[in-house]
Amino acid sequence: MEITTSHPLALPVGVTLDRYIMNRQTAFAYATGELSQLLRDIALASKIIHREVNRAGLIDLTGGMGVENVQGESQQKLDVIANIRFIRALKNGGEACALLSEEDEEIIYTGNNNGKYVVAIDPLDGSSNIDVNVSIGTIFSIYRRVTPVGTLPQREDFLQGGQEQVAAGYILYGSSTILVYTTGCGVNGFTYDYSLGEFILSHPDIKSPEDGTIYSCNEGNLEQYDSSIQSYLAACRQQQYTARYIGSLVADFHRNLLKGGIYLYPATTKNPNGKLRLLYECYPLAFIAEQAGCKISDGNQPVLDIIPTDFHQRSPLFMGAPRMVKTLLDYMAT
Ligand code: AHM
Ligand code: MG
Repeated sequence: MEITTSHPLALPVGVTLDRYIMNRQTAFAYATGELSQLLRDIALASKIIHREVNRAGLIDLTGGMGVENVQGESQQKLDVIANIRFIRALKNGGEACALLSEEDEEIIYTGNNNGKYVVAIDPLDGSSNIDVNVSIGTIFSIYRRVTPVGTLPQREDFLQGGQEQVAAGYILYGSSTILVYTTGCGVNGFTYDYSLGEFILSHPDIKSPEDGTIYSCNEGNLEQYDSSIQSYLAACRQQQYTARYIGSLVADFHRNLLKGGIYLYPATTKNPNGKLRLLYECYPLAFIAEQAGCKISDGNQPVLDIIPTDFHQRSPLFMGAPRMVKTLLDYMAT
């Protein structure tokens, strides 16, 4: 058998995440290499989470810890493991001076007060899906600190607002594992090749379709939604749109981003501010969504414009193909 460079076995594997980050470093607002290293540290931790998610059923990693996190939600073992992995990766890396995690009430100091960045993270989102082998994700948001380098990071480093993010991303542990991130110059997705141990550029310059026919919300809460949202969803059904809801924000968002759809987590009577957390769920996905051409709102204003006051505050979230979100907002305005 003759093997040439065009033979399937000899095709190039593509651009690795590390190479891509290095090549794009000069496009960052702060081209010192530290943000690049920070992104690589997050990617490394996510490879470890990938491994643990994939063998969770084998090594007793499914199930609850029997305790609650700061949200009053029961912590799963993998929530805790993922939190430890990311904290350790960022402590060892040195570029982040502090983290804010869904799993911890207060700031987690890395001890690297010379680090220029802070990271807000949901280490494992959609954790109610862990035990049943359904897609889950990691969501992260990176800010350049506003307090002086060399001092202890403060609350204001994390409460800068979504517009101040310098990078944001998510990792979806699904039928394959994909890391999607932005530094404000478009959105790119890298699929994990387990055999190589590398993320490979698979989804360059992701753009949302202008319009779509998928809607994603927990329709079990329908009676609790504002009547305008109920009317919008009735119109979706009348037009025979497709309902798709996994219950893992990252997975629902990723599908809609690629295929064209709208994600809704409105206020409910039970959760008057919605359920999703602003700093490490809404902001990072809103930054990515905006870069991909989506429209993102809390019903009153663009999500990235919300001024944060608390680490773990919640916000309603409506996000997706711009025409779909505009139609929803028209319903909400009448
Ligand atoms: P978590 O951070 O505790 O996993 O909760 C967030 C998750 C999102 O991934 C998902 O979109 C939402 O909660 C689902 O909520 P619900 O079960 O109310 O539909
Ligand atoms: Mg979460």
